[in-house]
Order: sequence, then structure tokens, then C-alpha cells
Amino acid sequence: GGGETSVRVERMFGLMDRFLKSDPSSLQKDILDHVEYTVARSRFSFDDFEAYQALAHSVRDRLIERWHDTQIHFKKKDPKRIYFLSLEFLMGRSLSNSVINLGIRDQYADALKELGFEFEVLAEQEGDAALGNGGLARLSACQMDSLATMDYPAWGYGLRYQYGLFRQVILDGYQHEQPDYWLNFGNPWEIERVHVTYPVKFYGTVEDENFNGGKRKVWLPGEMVEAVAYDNPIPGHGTRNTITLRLWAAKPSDQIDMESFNTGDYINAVVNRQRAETISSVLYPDDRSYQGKELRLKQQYFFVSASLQDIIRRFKDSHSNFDDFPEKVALQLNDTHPSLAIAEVMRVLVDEEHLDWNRAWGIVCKIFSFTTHTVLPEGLEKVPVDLLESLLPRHLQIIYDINFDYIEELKKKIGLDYDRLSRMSIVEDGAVKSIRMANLAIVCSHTVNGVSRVHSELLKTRVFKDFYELWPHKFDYKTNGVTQRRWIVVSNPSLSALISKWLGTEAWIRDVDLLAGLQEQAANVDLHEEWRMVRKVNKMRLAEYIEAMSGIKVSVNAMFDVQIKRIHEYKRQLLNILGIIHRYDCIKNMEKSDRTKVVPRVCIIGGKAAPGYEIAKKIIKLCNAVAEKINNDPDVGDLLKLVFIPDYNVSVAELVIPGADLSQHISTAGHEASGTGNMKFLMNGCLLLATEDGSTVEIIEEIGEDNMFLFGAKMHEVPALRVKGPTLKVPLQFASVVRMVRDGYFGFQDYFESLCDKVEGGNDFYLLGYDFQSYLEAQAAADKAFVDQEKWTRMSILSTAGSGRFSSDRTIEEYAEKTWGIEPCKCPF
Ligand code: CBF
Repeated sequence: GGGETSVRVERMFGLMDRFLKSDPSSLQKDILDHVEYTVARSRFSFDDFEAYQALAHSVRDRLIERWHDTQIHFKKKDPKRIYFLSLEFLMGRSLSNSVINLGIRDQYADALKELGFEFEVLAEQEGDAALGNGGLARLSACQMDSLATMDYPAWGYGLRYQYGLFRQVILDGYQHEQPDYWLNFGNPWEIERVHVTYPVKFYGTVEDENFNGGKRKVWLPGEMVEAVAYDNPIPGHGTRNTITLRLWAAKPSDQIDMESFNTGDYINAVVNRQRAETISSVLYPDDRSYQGKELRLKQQYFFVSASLQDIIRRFKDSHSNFDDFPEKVALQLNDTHPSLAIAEVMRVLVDEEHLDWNRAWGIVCKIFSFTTHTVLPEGLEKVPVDLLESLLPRHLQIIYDINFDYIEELKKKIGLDYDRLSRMSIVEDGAVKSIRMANLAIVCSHTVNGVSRVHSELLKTRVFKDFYELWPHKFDYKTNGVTQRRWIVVSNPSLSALISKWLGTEAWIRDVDLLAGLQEQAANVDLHEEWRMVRKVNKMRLAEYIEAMSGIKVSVNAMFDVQIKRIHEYKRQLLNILGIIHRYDCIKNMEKSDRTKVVPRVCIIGGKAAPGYEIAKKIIKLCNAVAEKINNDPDVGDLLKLVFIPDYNVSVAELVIPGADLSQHISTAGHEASGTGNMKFLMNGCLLLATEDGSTVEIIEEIGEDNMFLFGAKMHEVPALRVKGPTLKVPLQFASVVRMVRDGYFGFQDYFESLCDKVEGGNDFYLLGYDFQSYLEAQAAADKAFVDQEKWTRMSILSTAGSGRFSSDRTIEEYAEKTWGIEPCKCPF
């Protein structure tokens, strides 16, 4: 048995000897072996991509070793585990992150050098794993890194989409979408677990069946597909702990369709089976609205059902009583997308494990926590009842039953206030009867977290006010964070080395509060010089990229001003572009002799628009049209350049963020739940030009408003300003830049008309006109500060020094202690 095997294994290898060695010659041998036996190329002839593949497999071997040890350790200790359910994980590249976390990057770099390869060049061969849309998905990835580093017994569960987020191609300035078939060249970072599979069922009917002298419900499904696990080991930094991100792929099940095979329609039977795979085929590219699509709901249930079967199987391996479930299991709902898990746990406990309803409900109420990431009403999912009834008939019954009990309880507490009861109901009666997934999640979770303090305030006072008044104790927030391992150490190695040198330690990589130690050096001239040098080298790297990608030459002496994020009206890329038009117009109209006073700028914008989001696509086109005009205007030269970076993704962010002097986070106050880009720029010593929105409010508290450029209407002013709408006074400059667009100064007059209509004539919902004046003032303040390089450098150092609070390590620690009730479980040696 297993016990004997492990004794034999221990005898064969001394405990430590079994670990793969990481000295350069062992690494070289491993890489060459992988070239020969895994990649199947001759060790005397292989190119950069093949070298990358071999290198990745050699790193993967080391990951697997640690990962096995971690899983064995968790099994032995049986701690309470956190299961992080998320439909999206935006992991980006894995190679550099893995070797840095394993502490063997330099060894690999040396080993490769002797073989004639550069580590950096090979790292560039890796494509991004883009299984997510934006902030929410990258947050999940950052949190996995922190969970591993801090030794928490955690599992991430999600979907292994065959097509990740679409690739953005810009043709004639317009966005075109191309499929991202990211698995084309294989994926060395995952391990296919052909034996870890679960059946997932859909459709069918629910029947009553006699049971123990009473009745019980039995779901007779009409379709079954198989979920196959793909495990992605996630290494912690400075620890042996390596946790699992388990992503599910859909495969046809052997158990269906026997009928059609037997009736002889072999070809059609095979073709029908292939349809099962579509469930995990494509990521929905809209992070804004949920359109009640059947495939989306199928994806949600598919990953929830497979994950819960896996979690319950693991629990049952060492426990027989479900009352212990809440002691061992915490389930995190990352937004509403996995909230069907609530009905699924009830179904499994009642229908399959035969617990009575109340006992099952008692368990459910203790295990779920829910984090919401939006304030926009269109971001709150509603599932049409008809759709749910056809796809998951038993789940709909369970949701109705939960709602019935809950509304009865509610009536006792709030009386027969029918308006409020109907607002708080899980079921929405309207033209299309729907299930409100957020209400389901709130009712059934013990904690509802926002992602920043002001977001939480908005949830309590507006979005979920009724619920807050009923259950104030449920509402909390954990301000988002990002991992400094990815966003400083991996993406900005020279800054990382500089920080370690000046702090005299690398300990900040795991204990980021130590960055505060830079504060006392913020005026040190030697540090200033080195800091500026590092920043300049990063700007040169970015300038090279810009030239290679767009042919535009930019001067590194100019201020690099960046806005990279999804394109949304509320994020106000349009405000940025209109500001650039104003700057352009000023330069054009000024005396030649005055142009020497202009602070040169390179404005960089990047981001994807959801394929069906017309206005966002027009914003991209406008940006490119304005860029075309400005960049080819000899009057302007190096004083102003505008670059649209296509196909913004994690690896592009890793290049752009370290090279930015100024970054813009300019959403209309009250619209960005948190924002995490601001934190990444902050860590890298980039100054922020921002509105007081989302997590920026907390950044201000950490670094002080003198160290950034703030502008715009405050959150509490926005509702009243909207009411005033058409009567608001808008500055002349605003009217004049919009007129330039309307009059076709940048071409495409008809195409841009609807865009201009969105911000004029009383339609300016996001208050671009109202905020324009103060935006220009903030930009002028940034120019002024940039001229004084000593001041700028001090502000930059203080930004990095004040970024400690925005590490995902802090966020995860708060979740672990306050929401999930879990403890670290560190793998020995
Ligand atoms: O919480 C992470 C991020 O999530 C979003 O991107 C989202 O998808 N809802 C929000 O828009 C961000 O504000 C937030 O930082």
C-alpha cells in the first residue's frame, strides 16, 4: 500500500536528496534533457522558443515537487481550508514569477548564459494566460500569490477557457477582436489530471419520490458533461508552500448518448458529444453587463458543481459528519458569478446526503462569504427564471424555498412593507421574472465584503441599503491590494534591487510595510540620483517598445503620462483625450518663443473595449485619430505625442507601469469600486493624477494629497450635480475641444457625433464638462512639479514608501482573520 511505498521511497532517497538540485550545472542538464525528451529537439539545435519550453518544464518539475509536499502536508494537518471560487483569473506569464518565488532566478540566468541564452529573452517567449477581463481577474491572481506566500491552505477554482480574453488589433484606428487560442503551443504551467473528473448535469425534470415514509425530490437530468481538472501550481515566495489553482475543462461524458450510438447514428453522436466542450470554450469579454445568456449560466454551474464535488470529496475523505463542514471549509464567492454554489450545496446536502433542510441551511449560513466588486447596477447579475428553470430545475426550486423562508422571517422583522420586501426579495417580479444573484449571495453569506472603504460605504448607504439596515454585522470591506512580487520584483527588477540596497534588506518582498523605511531617505541626493537612473532605464525600455510597436519615436526626457485600463465611460478615457486636444490646441496657438516653456509629454493610453460596447470603441478610434494628427504635426514635435498601446494585457502592464512618470485614475467619483492599477503605479514610484474615488481615497491618506494631483467633483457632490445636469456651467475650453471633434478636425465627423452627444446638451452623465477645469489645473500642477526634478523624485520615493498598505498580503491577512477564520499551515523544510 501507500504506506509501504513511502517507506521505500524514504529509504531510496535521503530526505533532502530527493529535491532537484538548483546549481547551474544541474539546471543546465535538466534544461537540455527537456530539450531532448520533452520538446523532442536535438540538444545541439533548438531555438529560443524551444529553449523557453525546456526551461519552463525544468521549472515546472521544481514546482511539482513543492506542490506535492504542500498537498501532503495539508492532508496530514487537515486545517480549515479556503476555497476561492472565481470565474476569472488573469495570471499573465508564469516563468519569471515562478523562478523568483522559488528563489532560483539568478541560478537559471547563469545556467542559460553558458548555454548561450538570455533569461529575459526566453521569458519574452511566453504568452499571457488571459483567463479574465480586468481588475477582478487580476485581483484573484494577486490574491493567489499572497495566499501561497503566507502559507494559507487555499485552493483557487475556476474555468480553463480555451479562448482567453480576445486579442485587440487596431486597424485604421478601430478596434478589431481576434480569438486568443492561448493553448496553441501547449501550456507547461498546468498539469492535466485525467483521473480527477466529475460529471456535471443539466436540464431535465424534478420528480417526487417516496423516501423513508415521506417524499423527496429527485432531479432527473437531461444532459451530462465531464469536468476534467487542470492544476496550476502557485508557488509562494520564500516558502516551500505551493498551492493549487484548479481550472476545469468540459469534456463529453461517456455516460450520455449511448442511445444514439446504439441506434447507429455514429457520426451525429460524435458531433453532438463535441458540443459539451463549448462550455469551457470562451471567456465572456464583457465585464460590464450580464445578458442572461444560457452558455454563461452553464459555465457558472459547471465550474461550481465540479468544484463542490471536489471539495466535498476531500472533506469526506477524513470526515463523516457534515456538522464539521464549517470547521473545515470556507467558500469565497468572488462576485456573484459563483453564487449558484449556494443552491448547489443545499441540493447536495439535502438530496444526496439526505440532511434535513434546516440542518443543511444551518451549514450553508456558516460557510459562504461574498465579495462584490462593483457599484454599477448593470454589474449585478440577474438570471431569468425561465432560463434557470430549464437549465437547473432543482436549483430554481431550492432558491424559491430559500426565498420563501427568508421572506417569512423578513416579514417578522420589518413588517408588511411590501416595497421593501419586494426590493429585498431574491426573486424579482417584472417583465422578465429573474433571480437576483446578489440578493441570493447576501442572504446566504455570513459576510459581505466591499473592495475599498468608500465602496463599502456606497454598498451600505445605496446599493444594498435595505440589507445593511437589517444585518449591519454582515457588511465589511477589505481594501484590495496587489502583489509586490509581481508588480515590483518581477516587473521592475532594477527598482527592486535599488530598494533592497537602500533598505539594507530584501525582507520587504514578504513584509512590504518595510518600504516605509524609504521615507527617511526621501531627501537623500544619492538616492535621488540612483532612483532617477532606474526610472530612466525603464523609460528607455518602454520607448523602445513604443517604437517597435507603432513606429513612433518618443523622447525619454518627456513626461510619460499613462492611462491603461479597460475602456469605460465611467473611467473617462474621453476626459483624458479631450485634455490632450486642449494641450495640442494651446501649443498650436502659442507664440513659437513660448513653446520652450512647455513641458514635453508622451501620453500613453491602452485598454480593450468590450466587443459590443460601441461608445468605448469610438473612444479608441478618437484616441487614434487624435494621435494621427498630433504625432504628424511638425509644429508640435517632441512637445506632445499620443500613443495608443494595442492589446493591453498583464505583460504589457509589466512593461508600461515601471516606465510611467504620471498615471491617471480619473473615474467620476463614486464609480470605481476600488481600482488596483493605482496601487501598481504607486508601488513603482509613479505619481498619480486622480479623482477621489475607490481606493485612491485610502492612498491619499497614506501618502498625503501633496504627493499627488487630485481634482474633480467629490463623491457626495455627484448626485446633486447630476440633477442640475443641463444647467451646469461648463468651461469654454471644454466646449471648444468638443467642437473641434464635432467639426471633423480629426476626421470621421459623423462617426464621432454620438460620442460628442454623450458629453454635451445635458447628457454629460459622467461629468466630463464639470470636471474639465479642475482636470486641467491638476495637469498644470503636474507639469510644474515635473520641472522641479528634485521635488518630483521626492514625491516618487514617497509614493513607493507609502504603498505598503496596498499589498494583497495585507488584504489576504484581513480576509483570513476576519472573514474566513483560517490559519497558516506551513510545509516544513
Ligand atoms: O475588485 C477588483 C476590481 O474589480 C473591478 O475591476 C470589477 O470587475 N468589478 C472593479 O471595477 C474595480 O474597481 C476593482 O478594483
